Amino acid sequence: MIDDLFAGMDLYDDRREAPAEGALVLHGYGRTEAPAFLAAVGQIAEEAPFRHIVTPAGYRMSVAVTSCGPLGWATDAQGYRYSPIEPESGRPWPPMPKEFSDLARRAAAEAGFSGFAPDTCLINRYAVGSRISLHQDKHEATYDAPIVSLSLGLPAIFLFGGFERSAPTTRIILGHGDVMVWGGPSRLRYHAVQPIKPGWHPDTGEFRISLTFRKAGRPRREGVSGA
Ligand code: MD3
Ligand code: FE
Repeated sequence: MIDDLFAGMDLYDDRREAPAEGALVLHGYGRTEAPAFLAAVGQIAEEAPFRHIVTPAGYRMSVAVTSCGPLGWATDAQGYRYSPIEPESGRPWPPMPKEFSDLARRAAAEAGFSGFAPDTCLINRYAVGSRISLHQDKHEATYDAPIVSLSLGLPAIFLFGGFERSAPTTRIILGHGDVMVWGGPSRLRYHAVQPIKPGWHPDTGEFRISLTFRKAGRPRREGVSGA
């Protein structure tokens, strides 16, 4: 009876799922920080507006993106790359708020990846119907670091697959405040986000926003100054 009453309420969902080796889903892990993070996203988007990337093949993505941190995700006719400069404005990306990198570092440590120091946070904004088709994240200079993501707003059906496009996929429902960590042997798994279903979330309205933390550039050797 009580279960029925709370069915569909994810307010107290703090389940942990380990869907594969090196992968951990921490439901609700970022829920308390979510309002502050969304306010920060709003400020970042004033400096570096959300843009619909046009792929090198000329296809306009349904997801709008921006970035913060030393590196950001830049795409144009020359292809995909991480760049310290936002190509459209010629300016550096907004700095990554310390609360962002702190959350990513703590979540990575929960999954056994200590010392995660992301140098980019990609911010994806999904309107209803937006999706990301099956792909691997392989534009980073190193695959040693995990990838950490925080989902905000409307829920998504996330699919994670194997190491070939044709491998079977498993669904994970990602709700407001859910954090995922993918590292080690899962770092190069194919994954996708299914089209966002119509809905409304009190904190994001008709959108889903994901923050994805990566170590994209070459690791600097510590203790070496100058250069
Ligand atoms: C699993 N974004 O931007 S983030 C992307 O929810 C992207 O916006 C999705 O895929 C989103 O490239 C998922 C979580 C994520 C990121 C990288 C992974 C999951 C991953 C790499 C391997 C396996
Ligand atoms: Fe991805």
